[in-house]
Amino acid sequence: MSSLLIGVAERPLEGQPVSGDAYVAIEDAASSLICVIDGLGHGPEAARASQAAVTYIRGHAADEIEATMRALDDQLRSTRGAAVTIVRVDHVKSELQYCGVGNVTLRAFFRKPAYPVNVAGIVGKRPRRYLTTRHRMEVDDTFVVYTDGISSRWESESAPNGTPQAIASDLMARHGKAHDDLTCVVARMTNGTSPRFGRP
Ligand SMILES: [Mn+2]
Repeated sequence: MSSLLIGVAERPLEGQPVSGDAYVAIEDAASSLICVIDGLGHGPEAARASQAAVTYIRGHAADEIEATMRALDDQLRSTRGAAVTIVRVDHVKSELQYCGVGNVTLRAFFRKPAYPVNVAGIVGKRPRRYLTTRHRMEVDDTFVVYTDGISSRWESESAPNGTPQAIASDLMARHGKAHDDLTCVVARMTNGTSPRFGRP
């Protein structure tokens, strides 16, 4: 069975003590769950929205990802709301499942090309619809999930090299915006049953 090797780069908007972005990365024997959340705006109120999402996701990590997304819309109703992307990698089926609302983006560098898309809207403000897609993911396939604190200019670049942590750090250094919170999670499927999770 496979597992994911993960790298993370994150920082708040310049001058802010807290980030309005957050992420969750949870792995068990059969699957990995990765979520990236961008609370609307920045500062403590944005962080309140994203942390509410983190708390809910941690308590419901085994649920279907679209069910989690729908539940988050209720959970975040009393907050500003957030852009949320939820990814589950099923290591039994070698499949990536994807559900995204708002402008947190996933870019896949897969042997079998994958272009998952987000629907418009704000989680917590009743998005009009939800969409879950499934994509084949193989060993050595890599994906990047990032908030809009990373400039979309990097999307014209070809597949990045190096470890997931090196890729995440490099994207933040070269394409991070000073005027927005930033979170970037990079994950690569590796062989082996022992999960290599965290920040190598
Ligand atoms: Mn943002």
